[in-house]
Amino acid sequence: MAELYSVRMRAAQGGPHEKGGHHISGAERIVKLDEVGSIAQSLAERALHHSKGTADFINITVDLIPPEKIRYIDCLKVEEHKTSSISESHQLATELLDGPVINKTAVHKAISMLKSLDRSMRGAMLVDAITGVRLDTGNRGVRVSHMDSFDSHALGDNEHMREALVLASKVQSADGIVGELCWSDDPDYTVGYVACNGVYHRLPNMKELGSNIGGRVFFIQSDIDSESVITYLESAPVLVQRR
Ligand code: PML
Ligand code: MG
Ligand code: MG
Ligand code: MG
Repeated sequence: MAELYSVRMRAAQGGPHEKGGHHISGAERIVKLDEVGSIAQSLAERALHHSKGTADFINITVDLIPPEKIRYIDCLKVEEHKTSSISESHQLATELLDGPVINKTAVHKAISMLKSLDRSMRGAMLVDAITGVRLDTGNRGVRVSHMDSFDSHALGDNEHMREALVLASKVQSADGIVGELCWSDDPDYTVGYVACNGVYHRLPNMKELGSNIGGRVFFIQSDIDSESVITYLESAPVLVQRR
């Protein structure tokens, strides 16, 4: 098998993220050597033409992935839902997540944490699935990385959805993670999703059009060591395959 490379882009405005810059965009792929150049270029273009503003800091990292390190996982099944308001969507998101391993109270807390973010978080919040207590420390959030799909285009033409589906599939594959809630921080994108029990539930109207408040919450079982989950999510190379 040809050697694979992880190509990752992160972009900010007002300087690098680590110097207080405002997060604009992040994206990544896992590709063969001969695709590294063109993918790096398209990721840079994307950072320069983003609805959240123009980046003045772009970091592109490329590294070789040893083939034996790659884990192959199944893509979540997609279910589309229809709603007519934000409150209806949030209510449906809550009902879909609520069950024996995720408590309604935890979902309510997660929704209000997402709504009250005052700046874009590059990473996700890690929340106890029963109590709703936030477990990640600092403001950085958990940054899911090192994933792609085998055949990205088979997942559809909607880039937001394709990337979210790959990320959500990796997140649900982590032992101890039992659910996810997400809506975008892109002002022109109001579709979000919840993931649980092997399903990616797409939900329209997750926020007001024009709002740049969005992000992700991962629900984790109380008895799980969150550090090992974070290590898996941030650095284990994963390729998602369609079932
Ligand atoms: C993001 O832009 O970071 C989140 C995108 C959510 C995609 C939801 C969908 O269209 O399925
Ligand atoms: Mg319950
Ligand atoms: Mg899991
Ligand atoms: Mg975005």
